[in-house]
Amino acid sequence: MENWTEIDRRVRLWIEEAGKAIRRSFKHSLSIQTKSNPNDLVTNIDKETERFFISNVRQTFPGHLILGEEGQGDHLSSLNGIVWIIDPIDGTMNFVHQQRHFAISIGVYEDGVGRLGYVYDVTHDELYCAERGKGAYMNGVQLPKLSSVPIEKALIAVNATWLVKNAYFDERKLVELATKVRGVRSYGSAALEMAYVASGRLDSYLTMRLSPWDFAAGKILIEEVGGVVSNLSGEPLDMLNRNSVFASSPGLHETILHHFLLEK
Ligand code: 2AM
Ligand code: CA
Repeated sequence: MENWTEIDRRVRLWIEEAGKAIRRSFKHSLSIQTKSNPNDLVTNIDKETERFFISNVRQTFPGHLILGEEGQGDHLSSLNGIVWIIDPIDGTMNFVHQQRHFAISIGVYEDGVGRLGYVYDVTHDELYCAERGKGAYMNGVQLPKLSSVPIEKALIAVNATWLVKNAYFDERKLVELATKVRGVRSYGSAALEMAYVASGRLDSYLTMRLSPWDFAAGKILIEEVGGVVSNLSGEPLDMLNRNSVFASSPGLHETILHHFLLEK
């Protein structure tokens, strides 16, 4: 039997410590490298933070497995057992250029089911967390269940660059949607944008291609308050591979999916 209370206690301590180290790093210059393309960045702080979490998890919970963005975790072909899905800094470009709008994202899954989710907005010291079946919280205050929002009053976030660039997505759908909603935002950190959906700061978030560490924690947060997370075709997310992501409050998810995303 896993002691989820103990796992939760440890993660919070580690997130607090990692957050402090990241804030201290603002005073020093970064070592920045590119990954898949010139806009896909990684810094020494992403790598150090991932190493910090991985060594703590391995030491404290030796039977657990780890999937991490910077590749220092395990190479997994299934989600059997307890799997930590870690993005040490989600929104690295924001971290580098703005020192804000980035987050530590950690999801703890058991046999593919999300049990604990954490998104920590390091600059604003805001911790969004959820435990399956026990609700979601922001800095200790319980987040209310999401209710249905009419599309005319919806504030949504999209990763516009990706939607427009993708050959398989008709950007006219995005134009139609943007015309219909109250407003469109783009913050550049998927984990944070999903935490915003969970807390009602946004009503929906749409993007073309994310990896499991970008959405693992956010999915748990959103589902815990009654929101819906799927790909842009309305199908469940594959937790081991890249997916498009459409996260939304209930009701609005159905409206946007059927009126704007699926072929009519
Ligand atoms: P990252 O900062 O951890 O890379 C940017 O809109 C969002 O998409 C961020 O959450 C970013 O996560 C994520 N993302 C995933 N893959 C990416 C890629 N190849 N290039 C840029 N952003 C990516
Ligand atoms: Ca990420």
